[in-house]
Amino acid sequence: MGFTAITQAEIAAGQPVTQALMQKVKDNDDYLYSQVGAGVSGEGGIPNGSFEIDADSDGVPDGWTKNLYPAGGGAIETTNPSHGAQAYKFIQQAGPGNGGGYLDMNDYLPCSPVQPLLLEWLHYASVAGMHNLVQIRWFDKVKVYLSTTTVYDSTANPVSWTRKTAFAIPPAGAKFWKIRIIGGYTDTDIAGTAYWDGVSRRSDFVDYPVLKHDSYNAEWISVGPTSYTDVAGSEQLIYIPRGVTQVVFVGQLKTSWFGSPPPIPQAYSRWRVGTTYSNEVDTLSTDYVGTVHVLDVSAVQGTAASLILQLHDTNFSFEDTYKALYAYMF
Ligand SMILES: [Ca+2]
Ligand SMILES: [Ca+2]
Repeated sequence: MGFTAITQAEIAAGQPVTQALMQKVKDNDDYLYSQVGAGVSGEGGIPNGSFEIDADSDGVPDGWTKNLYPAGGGAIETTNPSHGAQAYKFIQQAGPGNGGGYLDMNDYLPCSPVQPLLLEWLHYASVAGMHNLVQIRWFDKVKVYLSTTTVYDSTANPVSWTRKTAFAIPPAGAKFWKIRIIGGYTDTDIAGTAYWDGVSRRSDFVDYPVLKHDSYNAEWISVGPTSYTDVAGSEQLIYIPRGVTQVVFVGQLKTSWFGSPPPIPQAYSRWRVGTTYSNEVDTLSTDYVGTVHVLDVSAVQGTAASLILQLHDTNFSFEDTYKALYAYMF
């Protein structure tokens, strides 16, 4: 439910105290409690993101809307929550087309295309192979839907409570966002239960000197093999503090142009830690384009880990240049 203002007419002298009026009073109380109560996770937090409050006792955390897939179930989890006394779970039954369900945050929270969104939550699945997702849905200033960014998409979920983080860049025109938490998507036939808790928005980047080279001065060149190779000298051996799960590299990438196409050179870049790879960025441009790589380092928390840049080009004999500008971990 949202907040519904009580009109002057409803409380004019001589007006009866109706059930509808008292319901409005209660609904507003419940709404405000969900906004300011125990579930709020700090400034800029997601209302009732810890699922602690269900003041209207409908089995759905206040401030959220539950949607179920075929044969799916959803419930507040009180036996084994991770953050506070309540979590939320979706139950999926085996069978083609069956699924669990998803929670949508009711409120539209403000954002700006020039400000990244950092999120974290706690998650696990009783069966790792469930298809669980977290999506950010973007809206313009009059709250018209624009697009969706999927920030978590896994069929290899943790099987005990695990902190997850996400980084999303609002697209052009995005001024509001909502989060959608999907437990047991219907394209994967499996039985299991997906658990969620402690969904919150972070306002802080941990700015950490990830880059071995000085900012603006880390440039590496590879001459194009057709599959990724480690870039010599790019290795960053750093300590990953426990609780840090992602490193975000902000940089630039370009390819070079020798002679006439075809073939057209196309540069690709990514980072790796062990055999875990970041997203891939590619460009056809001979001028630098901005890149963001997000590398999952959750498997090497609490250890010294090597982060290694990889490049390749679609063609031989073309130079790709990647310049790392900043890196953050969070
Ligand atoms: Ca909770
Ligand atoms: Ca409720």
